[in-house]
This record gives sequence, C-alpha cells and structure tokens, in this order.
Amino acid sequence: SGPSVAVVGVTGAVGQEFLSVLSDRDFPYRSLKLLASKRSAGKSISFQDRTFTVQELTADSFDDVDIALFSAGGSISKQFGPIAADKGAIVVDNSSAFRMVDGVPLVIPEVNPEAMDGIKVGKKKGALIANPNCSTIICLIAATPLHRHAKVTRMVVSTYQAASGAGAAAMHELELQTREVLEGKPPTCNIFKQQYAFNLFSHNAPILENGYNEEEMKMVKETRKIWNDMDVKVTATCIRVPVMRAHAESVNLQFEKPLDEDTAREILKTAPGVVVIDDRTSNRFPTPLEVSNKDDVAVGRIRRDVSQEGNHGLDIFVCGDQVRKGASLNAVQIAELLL
Ligand code: 11C
Repeated sequence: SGPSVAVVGVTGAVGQEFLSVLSDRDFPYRSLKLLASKRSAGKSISFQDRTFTVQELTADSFDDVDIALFSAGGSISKQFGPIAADKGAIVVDNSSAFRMVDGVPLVIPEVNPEAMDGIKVGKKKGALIANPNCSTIICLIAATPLHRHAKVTRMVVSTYQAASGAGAAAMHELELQTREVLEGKPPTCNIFKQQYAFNLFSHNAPILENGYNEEEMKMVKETRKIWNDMDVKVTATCIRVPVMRAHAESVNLQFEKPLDEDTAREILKTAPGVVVIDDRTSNRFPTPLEVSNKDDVAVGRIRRDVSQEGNHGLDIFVCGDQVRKGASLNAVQIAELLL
C-alpha cells in the first residue's frame, strides 16, 4: 500500500540521498520508479533488498505516479515537472525552476506546512511543490522559531557552502584537487574555474545586475515567500568553502520585539529540526562535519548582538547537511505531508 513514487535524477547526489531518506524514514510506497537521463538508463540500483533498473526519463514516465521527487536540475524540472503534474502526479521539485512562481507552494515542513494545504495524494489532482534552496532551508529552520517569537525585521546572512551544493562532480573535484595539491600537482579545475582545495571563493552562481549572485538573491526572495512577509529585509553573502557536504551560515537577526539570548536558546532547544550546540566553556559549537549525514540543523554561538540597542539583535551560527535537510530530507518530509 501507499503511493506510487518516482525519483527523477536518481543517479545524482541528491537523488541517491532521496533513496536513503525514503528508507530511513520507512516511507510507505506501492511502487517505486527510478528515472534518469538516457545515459544512466539501464543501470542497476539496489534498494531495500531489491534491484531496480534505472529507466530513461520521458513524457510517458509519469503514468500512474502519485508523487514524483525531482532533482535533476532546473531545465529537466521545467520540461518534465508540468507534464508529470498534468498526468496527476504531485511533483516535489528540488530545483529553482518553480520556487518563485505564484501558486507554487515553497515549503519547509517545520516552517510553513500550511502553504501546501489541500494538496494530497488520493485527490487524483497533480500539483507542483517547490523545495527551497538549501541555504534558505538551513537558515530558516533556525531563524523561524525566533521570528515567530520576536518578528525578524532584518536578517544578514554569510554562508560557508559545501561542495555538495554543486553536485556529486564538485565533491569529487574537491577530493581530487586535495590529493593533487598535496602531491604538488596542478589542481584539476573542471567544475569550478579556480582552485577549490585549500581555498574559498564567492559562490559560483551567476552574478546579477545588482552585484549579488543568484544564490544570495534566492535567500532574499525565498525567505520573503516562505515567511509570507514581503517587508522582511534580508541580505546575504554566499561563499563556497572546501567542505564536503554541510553548509555553515552566520546569521545576524534584528527583531521588532526584544528577545534575550537565554530565551532564544530555550526556544531553539525545543524547535523542530534543531539541535543546540552552544558550549562556551569548551568552545564547542556546530561544525559541518558534525552535522554531516544528520537530519537536524545545529545552532550555536547564540549571543546578543552588541551593535544593537537592548535585546533587539542576536547572532547565531548554523550548520546543516546540504544533501539531507537542505534537499532530500526536506522533500521527503513534504511527501509525508501529502499522505
Ligand atoms: C549550492 N544552493 O549550495 C546551491 C545549490 O537553487 O537548488 C542548489 C541551487 C538551488 O551551491
């Protein structure tokens, strides 16, 4: 019993993690279709004691599919997402293709599940639901409980983003370059146009006319949509760091109402999807390694912003697994809400 599920882009880093998360969470399904490009069609994938053959993604792939989890890039989503939805599938799309489209819910289950009210498997009605950008998810998992308490008026984010955000090939390139540099060889630069190992650089997303890159503007626009607050001021600087699979973010928050750091810490301790690691005595705070392969987003360095009057500002430091909560876990949690 359960819905019939399709995974689109199953051979990618997020696609593979979709399978792990479905299994870890015992997601109920009646049937499972693994879809990818022609290049990967025919490959065998073992999953839950069965061997599946990867099928080529075509317009006919979605007959009788209830839930389609997409992570094959924006252009595949644009091409096949609407086809799947027309055929009655509920598409949970991990790309940026539909996030800012009016009427497409942009959902973090712990934050705004109400945005997808009325969309359910069994209604025989397809839909598109967008998974936010990983940096936005990881930031808002921590910032939202504080926002609910004291209303964020301005948020300043600086990110330290892992290789996984640019896909499995970028993770491979980081590993390869690290070896090459240690061996005194010139680093192979295929995915990024500059040395990544032992370095960091501005996020590789295209730079826009206002000087921000697309990744930064995603944080601005997606936060407004998810919080349903067009007035919240958000600015971001996004940086790629040589870390494998978890993003870190420094988040400065300005509040309408006062919120002291002890109250903030208590709020975060009971917030869904959050674990607080904030031990000043032993200088133990969240790290990307510690949250890798974990579901929860870790929050620490919780402190009053001394540049602001009274208790109207806080600084926090957040780490979350980009492949998991930043992408696949969030999408599977959305799928769970559809049942
Ligand atoms: C990164 N967030 O870490 C990006 C990748 O809009 O889904 C994912 C881009 C997106 O590089």
